[in-house]
Amino acid sequence: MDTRLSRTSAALVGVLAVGAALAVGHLVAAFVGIGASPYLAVANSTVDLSPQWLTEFGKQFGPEWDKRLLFIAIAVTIAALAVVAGLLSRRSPVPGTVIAVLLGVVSIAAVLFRPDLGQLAVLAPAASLLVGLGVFRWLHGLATRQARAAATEAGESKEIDRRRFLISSGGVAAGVGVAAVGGQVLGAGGDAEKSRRALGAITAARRAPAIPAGVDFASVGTPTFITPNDRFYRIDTALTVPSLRAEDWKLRIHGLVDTEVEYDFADIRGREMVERVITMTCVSNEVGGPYVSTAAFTGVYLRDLLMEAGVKPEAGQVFATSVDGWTTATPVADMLSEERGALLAIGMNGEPLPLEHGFPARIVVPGLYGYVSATKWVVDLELIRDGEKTFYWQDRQWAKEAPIKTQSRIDAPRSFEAFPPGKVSIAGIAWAQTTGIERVEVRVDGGQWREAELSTEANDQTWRMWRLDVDLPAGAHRAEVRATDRSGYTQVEERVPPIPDGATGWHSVNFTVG
Ligand SMILES: Nc1nc2c(c(=O)[nH]1)N[C@H]1C(S)=C(S)[C@@H](COP(=O)(O)O)O[C@H]1N2
Ligand SMILES: [Mo]
Repeated sequence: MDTRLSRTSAALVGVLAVGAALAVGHLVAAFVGIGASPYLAVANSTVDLSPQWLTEFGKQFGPEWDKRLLFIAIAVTIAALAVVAGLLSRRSPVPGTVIAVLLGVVSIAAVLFRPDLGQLAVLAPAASLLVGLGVFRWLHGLATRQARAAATEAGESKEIDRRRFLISSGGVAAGVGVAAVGGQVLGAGGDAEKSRRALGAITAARRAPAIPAGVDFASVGTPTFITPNDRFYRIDTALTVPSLRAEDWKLRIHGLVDTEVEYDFADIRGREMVERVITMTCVSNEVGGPYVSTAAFTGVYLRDLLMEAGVKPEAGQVFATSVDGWTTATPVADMLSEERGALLAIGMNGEPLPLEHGFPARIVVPGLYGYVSATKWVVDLELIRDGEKTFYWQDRQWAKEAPIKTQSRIDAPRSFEAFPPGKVSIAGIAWAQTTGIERVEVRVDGGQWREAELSTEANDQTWRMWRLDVDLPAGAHRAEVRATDRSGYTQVEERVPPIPDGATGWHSVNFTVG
């Protein structure tokens, strides 16, 4: 007599038990810190541990897609494990029980090792483990009864056992959905979003000079000079946006300093705040890519905070850590330079920083790529000897120091756009933060370089827009652009990839007329 569970029932029991475990963990995490969700904790640890090639592979799908793909890949892997655990338990619940305990221990460990989670956070994976085990044993019992009944009994009672198993399974599946969605809704932003709303507008005593007229050519297709917050590019390793209330935030400055100092949010907001309009860029931006945006940042000069702590002469780098454990290091000279004016920013375009851009406080250093300077959710600055420690992207083969390279991009025409006969406006952006753009040239079909009209300059830390109207015969055309900065450097044609310290090469666009 065969009383083993059918393959389908066994797989179903495995998947539902794991699903229930993860969903309940996610729901509990909504209350103790969403990052404690076993699913998210495992996903986050996977990101931190994943090899360089995998990170690079994911990146080509864009900053949002690589995360989504990772979530899906992890979900599929977990589901496959759950099916295997179920199938291994066709005869007895012991193998599944052992696997459930192991998974539970792994997720408890994953949560304990997250630096941004408190002690209560362990409740989430613990709840997962209990619920997962409970659901597994219960459904396994029902499925076993059904299997026995199928082998021994006839007719009605066989049908009752089958139905009981199916109804219970359906109930668990529905519960999984409700708990997962509930956790997602309750956990989203939560306290940090409330804290952010309560702050109201962030204004500076020392406003940036008014932005002059004519700073963009948005009417012919360039971006607007200021990027609205919800359109500002976003790059980070955080699968879930760290949720940190302004009231709980502290910034510690220590290491090679005369006196260690600590600031809270009220300290920063109470100081004389400055506003600076700055164009940020990501080192991973390909030629012609989208990771460049401009905002008016409000905050205090980092130089002032560092001087209060007193920087020892042997300090070479400022090693910054975010609340979720991401790190970077910036040369001390760049942080102290009055001309550069590095900021600890708490405001972006008049609002508190959006959560995904580093609420409550981040660093912005004009002229340096984000990965070597722009720590979001920053909580710790340590003055270290040059090269004493390595940081997140440095450990993944990116350069230790990375000033932004002079670049330009064609925004209009779009690739393969078709125009009626007549004038075509070629337009775009160019940037050379802290040096300034001197000249932008365009050539069509490999002809003569022609100087484009430049927009009004706001300051040398922001992008500059350019445009050139051309008359072209009907047919296929190709436009190329190159910028020259005020140091006299002209962009070179040679293409190098973003890794290790930023892409070079001319951006080009193909389009047709007629
Ligand atoms: N905590 C944290 N800060 C971070 C990062 C990160 O992954 N984690 N990414 C950096 C990178 S690579 C860039 S380009 C900028 C992007 O800032 P944004 O998302 O506000 O545009 O943030 C920087 N600060
Ligand atoms: Mo970046």
